[in-house]
Amino acid sequence: MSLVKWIDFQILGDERGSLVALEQGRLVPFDIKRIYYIYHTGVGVNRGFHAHRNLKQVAICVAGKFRMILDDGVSREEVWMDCPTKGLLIESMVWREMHDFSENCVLLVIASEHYDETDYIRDYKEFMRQVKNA
Ligand code: T46
Repeated sequence: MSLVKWIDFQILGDERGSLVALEQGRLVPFDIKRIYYIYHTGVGVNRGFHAHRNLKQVAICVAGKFRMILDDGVSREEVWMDCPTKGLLIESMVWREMHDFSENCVLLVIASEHYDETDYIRDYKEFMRQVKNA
């Protein structure tokens, strides 16, 4: 099964432009505990390089674009994030890397848990060790 799991959002558009609404309990497959966004990422800067033990997230590139790599320790897939009407579901225990941010990129992330640094695995070898021991 592919690591790239898209959630399509309905576009509530009219002659003035487009609007996307995300509601608790609809489309996002977990209770929403946190929302954050990443913007003004410098040209050539790479982000991520970690997995989460427990956290699930939906990532939405609301402006611009970047390249996301997902790796579950068995397969590695990459996808361009460039569509504000699609959310990328990132399950727990998936290594992620983010590259090639455009200057105007804004990445909105919906998260299933509050911020917890102890949930991060920031070392790839440790991530692979935990995948193999699961
Ligand atoms: C992820 C990808 C897509 C907080 O204090 N609270 C928060 O909610 C977050 C997300 C981060 N932080 C602090 C922790 C670091 O000192 O902000 C700093 C930057 O975070 P980090 O280096 O983890 O950022 P990214 O872009 O590498 O990763 C982030 C998320 O942390 C991560 O969960 O999946 O975006």
